Amino acid sequence: KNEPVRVCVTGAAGQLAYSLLLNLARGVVFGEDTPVILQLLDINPGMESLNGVRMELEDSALPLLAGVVCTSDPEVAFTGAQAAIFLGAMPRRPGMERSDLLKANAKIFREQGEAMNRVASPDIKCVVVGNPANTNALILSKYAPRVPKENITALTRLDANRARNQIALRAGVSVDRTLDVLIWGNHSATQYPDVSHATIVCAETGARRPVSEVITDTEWLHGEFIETVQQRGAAILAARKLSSAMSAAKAVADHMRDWWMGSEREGELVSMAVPSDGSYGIAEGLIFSFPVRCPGGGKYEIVQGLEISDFSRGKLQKTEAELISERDEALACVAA
Ligand code: NAX
Repeated sequence: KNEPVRVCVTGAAGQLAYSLLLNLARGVVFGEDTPVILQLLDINPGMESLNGVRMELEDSALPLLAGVVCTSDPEVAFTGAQAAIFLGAMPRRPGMERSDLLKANAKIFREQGEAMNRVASPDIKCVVVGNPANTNALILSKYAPRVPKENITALTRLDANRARNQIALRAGVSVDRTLDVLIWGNHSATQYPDVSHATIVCAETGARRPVSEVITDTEWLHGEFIETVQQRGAAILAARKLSSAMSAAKAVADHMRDWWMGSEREGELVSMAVPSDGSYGIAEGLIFSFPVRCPGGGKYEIVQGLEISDFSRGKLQKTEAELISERDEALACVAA
């Protein structure tokens, strides 16, 4: 067995964590030879419930679970952490203005960034899930200057998985035969689910055909498909009266596993919201969902040189504009 990995999970008493924690302790994310120590953070009112989660984890008799820490102190939760999953955030309540939401979350991510900066492993890999995820990640990064910028990412893998599912359903193939379906931009309704570079794999020969050859209804691809993916979170919320948790937990595990150990298929394009380096003309520093490749060993690279049609360019600009305005508003909040 390897040395245990210390994994901090914030918002650990919540419903997303309840679906996620077992996967973290089962080897699917950090490897089957790698024990984990779970360092679970929530706020004081969540401590009793979090203790119940700890008991359940222990009762699961997991050989890879090398320890569980439950705390409401960010410094304890981030001590020595090599990976962190940020689920805890202030939810939007009825009547709450967007600026109030940004302000409350900017405060949380500033405090956690500062604590992480002081006590975490300097090579910690972070994925922010709590909304507004991209902008929360940006604030986190600002207050954790010791952590390399590229180590702070946000989750758009759930959106990408949703998009793959829609394509698979429409093409009548299993989801594993859809490849390189992308999400660009913000994890919000302006995200751009893009199939221009996606392919469908032939079950017999393994040959790949562009999605646009298999699904020839461009109107659907440019319209209903995009809207369905953009609105999927709202559809689940309306049906369950709770936001997506099972699928979100699966997506977090996909994101972190690909980053830590490499993607399932060598060379495949996956979507991660990462700090923009100016690729595709996107403003530098924004936490923007790009196509990336994950070769393993805790590395990823933004894929260069994909052709961007005029249709795609318009969508990219729209989601970029939203992220710029969120960034400016959140930065103004933390400065105030
Ligand atoms: P829950 O409300 O069930 O859980 C959130 C937990 O965070 C609670 O236990 C709460 O006490 C805790 N918390 C609040 N403030 C905290 C703080 N300052 N420090 C530590 N913990 C804190 O929400 P859940 O359904 O688990 O969702 C978690 C987050 O994921 C939400 O922000 C949600 O909007 C977001 N989502 C993001 C998705 C994505 O793709 N990026 C998809 C799923 C999900 O909707």
